[in-house]
Amino acid sequence: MGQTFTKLFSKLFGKNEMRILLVGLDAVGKTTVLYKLKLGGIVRTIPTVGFNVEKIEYKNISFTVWDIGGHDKIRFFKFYFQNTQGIIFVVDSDDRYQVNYARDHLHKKLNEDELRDAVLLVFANKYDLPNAMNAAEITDKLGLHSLHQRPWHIQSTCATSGEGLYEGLEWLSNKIICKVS
Ligand code: G3D
Ligand code: MG
Repeated sequence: MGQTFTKLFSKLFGKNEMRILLVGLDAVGKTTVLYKLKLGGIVRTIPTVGFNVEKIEYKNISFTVWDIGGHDKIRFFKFYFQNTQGIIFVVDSDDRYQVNYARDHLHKKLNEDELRDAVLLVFANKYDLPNAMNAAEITDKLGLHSLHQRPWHIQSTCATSGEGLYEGLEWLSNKIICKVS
């Protein structure tokens, strides 16, 4: 799996510098995604006030993991959003209660100036769980159809097995390449 991603990234992202932000509520699977990608790099945990930011860098691509929630108001963290070309918003497909909360956070994030031009990939994670919502239901609950200008895509994933990650990232890289070239 790690090998495959490495090839994909080399091929698709090339020399362009790429900043991707992985965001989502706590326990949706962000760290699992990050470790699954491997990318031949080391996941660095940057200790910050009250919580950790995880970061992985592979050549000129960086993935930063961000737990959304209470610390959103700290303006300093806008630093992490600058020059972000892609947002991966991770949701727990099995959590019908939190999805409304996730929607509010998503739309708030998308309104940040720094993320104005970023394309959006939603990972509907944990779709292996028996009661998981399907992608259409999550699309509806997250209000994705109301995003008119922004390219978006939803992909069902299972971060623990790695299923769907490749397909999602392929969409993301293609979209980003289209925008920069
Ligand atoms: P976070 O970084 O977003 O907070 P984590 O979330 O990556 O720490 O994942 C939280 C828990 O969800 C972990 O379980 C992890 O194994 C599990 N998880 C992540 N992705 C999937 C998935 O696709 N399917 C299922 N079934 N579980 C998943 P633990 O038990 O370690 O807390
Ligand atoms: Mg985590």
